[in-house]
Amino acid sequence: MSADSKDKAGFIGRLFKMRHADESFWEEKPEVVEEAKAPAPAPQENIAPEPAPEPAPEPPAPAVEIAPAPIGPETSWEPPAPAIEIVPEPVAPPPPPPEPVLAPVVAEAAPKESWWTRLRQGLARSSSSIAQGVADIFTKKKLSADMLEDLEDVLVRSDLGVAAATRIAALVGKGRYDKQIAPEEVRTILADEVERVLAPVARPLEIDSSKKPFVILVVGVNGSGKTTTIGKLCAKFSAEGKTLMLAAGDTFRAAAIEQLRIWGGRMNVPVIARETGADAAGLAFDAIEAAKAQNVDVLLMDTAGRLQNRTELMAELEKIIRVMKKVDAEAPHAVLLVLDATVGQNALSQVEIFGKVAGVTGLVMTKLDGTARGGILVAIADKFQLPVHFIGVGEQADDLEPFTAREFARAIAGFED
Ligand SMILES: Nc1nc2c(ncn2[C@@H]2O[C@H](COP(=O)(O)OP(=O)(O)O)[C@@H](O)[C@H]2O)c(=O)[nH]1
Ligand SMILES: [Mg+2]
Repeated sequence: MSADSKDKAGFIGRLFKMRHADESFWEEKPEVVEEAKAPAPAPQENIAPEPAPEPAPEPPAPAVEIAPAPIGPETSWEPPAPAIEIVPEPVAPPPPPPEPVLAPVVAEAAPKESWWTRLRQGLARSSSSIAQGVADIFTKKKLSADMLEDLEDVLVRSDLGVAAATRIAALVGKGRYDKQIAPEEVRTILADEVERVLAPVARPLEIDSSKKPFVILVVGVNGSGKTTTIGKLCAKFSAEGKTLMLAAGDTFRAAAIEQLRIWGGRMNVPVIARETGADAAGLAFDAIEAAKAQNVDVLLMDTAGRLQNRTELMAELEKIIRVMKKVDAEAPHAVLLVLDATVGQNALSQVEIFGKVAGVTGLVMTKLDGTARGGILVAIADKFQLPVHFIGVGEQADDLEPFTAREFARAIAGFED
């Protein structure tokens, strides 16, 4: 495994040569009224309690902006009578706190650590506490039940979960009571078991090309890295020659819409957006229709994420999915939950809640280059067996890697290769 040798220079080069789309290309499609497209009224469904306190009063006739890519592959489609102007912010709810819009693109010349190095550094907090704990426990003494209990404690503190910790301690103990065991051997047993748990969940995100568009809904709590991951996925799919469209479904914050537009501009991918406060489900409907009309391969939809208000979140996500199914009964074809690796245990409840609400089909774990608490992936794999498609190891477009069990397991056990 020579991950370090992986050469991404050509790909990075291509990406960074892209420029933001000219703002003058943002076009407004006036009077696309959601109701006009909705199927005939279904009284029963309408009466069904819609627990959603809508985020903001819906403007009477929400305009849909469609920003075609300036040099996009599908330039033939034009919205009717486009007025070339930037939609001004509507009179909005109280201004949101200033947010980081987007990490600046780093200069091409700046050398970057390999993703494997960044993963190892990101997991250093977990791996060094495991390695230190193991070294402290497995001294020259003969193996005892107390030592195995201490090992379990170390592993639980590193977020691997009680089930995995118990199994690993049992594996270490097997046939070795009253014998000496070297810390390195313990870490090898640990790495092997972690790899065994993670291998079945390390699965690529497969795009079924018979579904056009293949709709990917991206969910997760605020700040987990959804929008950034969408940008990175755009880079990946574009490099594979797929045509793309983005939907700015985090309609709560102007900055979130802008952030997605910037990614779209960088990647030359059209972005379907409405103004702040608009109905995200209506946007989802328009986006799938637009993607169908343009014969786009993959539609990626961003969403707002606020776990602190579960009822509202639940209602909105459910509504988005319900409305998507009106255009395409199989949509969304994938629901990606983006998890921030620095949150630790809380990720478990995020998987549980978003799994119930949105039918999550796969995970992306971001910020594994930071001070990650990556052990939680083992606990998540044990409990949910959901595929882990990608890991985020930085803020740039190419900082998304397929999840591989062996590298992750070796890194968390503190091995350098
Ligand atoms: N270091 C690091 N930062 C990331 C990663 N993914 C996202 N971020 C940063 O996390 C912050 C929140 O990301 P964003 O995509 O806006 O999250 P969202 O609210 O879920 O859409 C931004 O500053 C991103 O640049 C990652 O893999 N590594
Ligand atoms: Mg976002």
